[in-house]
Amino acid sequence: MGKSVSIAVFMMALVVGMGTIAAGQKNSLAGAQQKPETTEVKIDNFSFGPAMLTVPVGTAVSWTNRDDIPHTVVSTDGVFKSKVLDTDEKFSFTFSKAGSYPYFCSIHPKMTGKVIVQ
Ligand SMILES: [Cu+2]
Repeated sequence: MGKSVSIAVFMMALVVGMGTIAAGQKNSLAGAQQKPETTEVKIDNFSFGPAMLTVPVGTAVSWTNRDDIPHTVVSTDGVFKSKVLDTDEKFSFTFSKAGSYPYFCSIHPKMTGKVIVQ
């Protein structure tokens, strides 16, 4: 391989490499500019839907009671606790720390759900 050819290959690799870095920075910038997401959990027919939810740190999760029976949203570890939600009432909580947050309905303890914050 001649010297000029190897320089050309080196330059090409450099350009491709810099392009990749630039693309990566663009992606992380876009991520930083995203607003905190809101995610809805519906309470209906004695269940939380979705029962298992994975969200990024900083997400506000809201629970809406679509059932014609009152329910609550209570963290198993005491992190959050709603009042009794009547039909169409809403409770929301912002998850600012990563972790696993199991919860249940204190009126019907068999109703369980989980929020995983990453
Ligand atoms: Cu309930």
